[in-house]
Order: sequence, then structure tokens, then C-alpha cells
Amino acid sequence: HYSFFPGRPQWPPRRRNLTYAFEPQNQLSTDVKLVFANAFARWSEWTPLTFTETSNYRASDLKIGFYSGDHGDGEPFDGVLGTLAHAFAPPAGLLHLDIDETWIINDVMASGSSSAMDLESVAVHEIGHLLGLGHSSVENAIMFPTISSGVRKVELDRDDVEGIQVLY
Ligand code: TQI
Ligand code: ZN
Ligand code: ZN
Repeated sequence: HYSFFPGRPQWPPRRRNLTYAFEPQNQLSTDVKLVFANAFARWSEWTPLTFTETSNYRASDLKIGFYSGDHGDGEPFDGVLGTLAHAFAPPAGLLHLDIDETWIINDVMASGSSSAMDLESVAVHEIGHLLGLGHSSVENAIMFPTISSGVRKVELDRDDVEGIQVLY
């Protein structure tokens, strides 16, 4: 079953059209940006929320970036595996990914890695947190707190949809 963060934080009704931006220092490829556009679309399909990319990082509602180790928010990354990414509940809007992971982008990964993680799968999960979902006890749910390397799990489960529709 789905869950929320303590106090059930959510984006308020006057903020249903959210903008997102990528950390300017990251210089991300269009492929990576497309992965996030697809991941956001999986949530907007089931909610009144819309997500639009903007180049104005400072003014954006949601801020996405890849970082290594200690990156200044008290939750340092840890190199390969362990923590892959984290996101903070509304209204923080921060989604951080561990740059030291081998990320699979559109089914393609750096050759020979047995610890590669599918970027879209992790992105869909972290966007759930950005919107206010906690973890789910339903194994098929995107918000279930386990994922294996190399596995692609990007489709929202009925449980994810029910949870997000309670919030929005
Ligand atoms: N990062 C954890 C996660 O996103 C961070 C975390 C732990 C967390 N407890 C939390 C975030 C409670 C919000 C609320 O769950 S992770 C998965 C999953 C991670 C884990 O790097 O361990 C995914 C990132 F669910 F598969 F285990 C992405 Cl998909
Ligand atoms: Zn962080
Ligand atoms: Zn999680």
C-alpha cells in the first residue's frame, strides 16, 4: 500500500503547473533530458499536474542534478551502488542523482558493468517522492523500496496511481 511523508506535504492547488530544470554544471545530453521528460509524463498522465522544462534553474520548482559524494545537503552520496539518488518532499523540489553510478540510458549502458542502474526507473521513483509519495508495500509499485541493477521498472502500478490521486 502507498504512503505519504509525515504531515502529507503536497504541491498546493495554485502550483499545479510545475517547472523543472537541470543543474547547469552538469551539461546533460538530450538523451538524459528525454528520460526525465518521459518519467514526468508517467505521473502527469494520472494527475492534474503538468511538468515543463525551463532553462532558468534558479526559478524552477523542481531542480534535478547529478552529484558526487558530499554535495552540501547533509546527505552525501557513496560511490557505486548504496544510495543511487534521493529526492525531498514538497515544497523542496530537489532531485539528486549519484554521478558515480553507471546509469543505463534508454537501455544502453557503459559496456561490461554488472552494477548499472536504469535511469528512468530511478527517475520515476524519485519523482514520486518529489510529489509527496513515500514508500509502498506493494512489490510491483514504483514506490516499493527495492530495485535490482539492470532492471527496468517504469510503469506505474495501480497502487502508485491510487496514492498520487489521493494527493492530487
Ligand atoms: N534512495 C532512497 C529512495 O529514494 C532514499 C530514501 C531512503 C528515501 N528512505 C527514504 C527517500 C524515504 C524518501 C523517503 O528510496 S535509493 C530505489 C528503490 C533508491 C532506491 O538510492 O536507495 C529507487 C533510489 F526504491 F528501488 F529502492 C531509487 Cl527506485
Ligand atoms: Zn542531495
Ligand atoms: Zn524511495
